Amino acid sequence: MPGLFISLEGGEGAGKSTVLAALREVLAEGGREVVCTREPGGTPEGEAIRELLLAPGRDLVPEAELLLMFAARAQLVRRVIRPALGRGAAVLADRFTDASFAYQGGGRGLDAGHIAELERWAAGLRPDLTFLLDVGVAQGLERARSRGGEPDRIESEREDFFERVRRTYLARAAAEPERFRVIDASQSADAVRDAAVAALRTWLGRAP
Ligand code: Z5A
Repeated sequence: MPGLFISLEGGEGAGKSTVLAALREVLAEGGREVVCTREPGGTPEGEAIRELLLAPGRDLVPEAELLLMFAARAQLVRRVIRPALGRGAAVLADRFTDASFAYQGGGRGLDAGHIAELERWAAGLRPDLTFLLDVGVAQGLERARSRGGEPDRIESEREDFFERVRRTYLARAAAEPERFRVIDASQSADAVRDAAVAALRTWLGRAP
């Protein structure tokens, strides 16, 4: 497909929001259409699934959590991402299937083979480029908590859950170095943003 598909991943408090806005500007230079998505969500049906997934207090079993993530993703891919890529747009995704490997695979302990099968069947595509914003779990949780508000169902997990999520992300990045760009997100927000923008410009073949 003629478009570009770029995803942004990271644990709690990694700072995806700031980076997303900066990457969006770079991608839009020259007039290219940029479509931003978030997961779970990004379509009316996906946002309804998001409510179900993140509302505190629900007793979802890991398998149900995984399938709901992919239900929202299947909808998003077919209603938003594929059409946008077909038009030649750049799609900038705030999380995609790597998050399911990290949270439901690493965090919840579900079998990576089942997730890979869902990736093939329900998602059916993989990003061209993935930024992993990597920050230590304690530092990330501290940032997320300083934002205030009630933690959602997944944010309320214990620190060892997020340690497994981080390890799984880093293992995936090590296994696919040509797709992943790992950014040290323990730095200041400006430094993280600048590092991500420089990496995107290099990947696009543009001057930094
Ligand atoms: N999930 C899953 O389990 N499986 C899946 O397949 C998918 C998702 C797709 C989505 O919730 C949850 O679903 C997520 C993974 C799971 N769960 N958790 N936990 P979400 O969309 O609400 O949450 P999120 O994706 O984690 O986004 P976020 O919480 O908004 O994180 P962020 O975008 O990385 O952080 P931020 O808002 O940019 O920054 C957090 C705070 O830190 C904020 O106050 C910033 O000002 C501050 N910050 C950011 N960067 C810095 C630096 N560098 N220095 C200092 N302070 C900073």
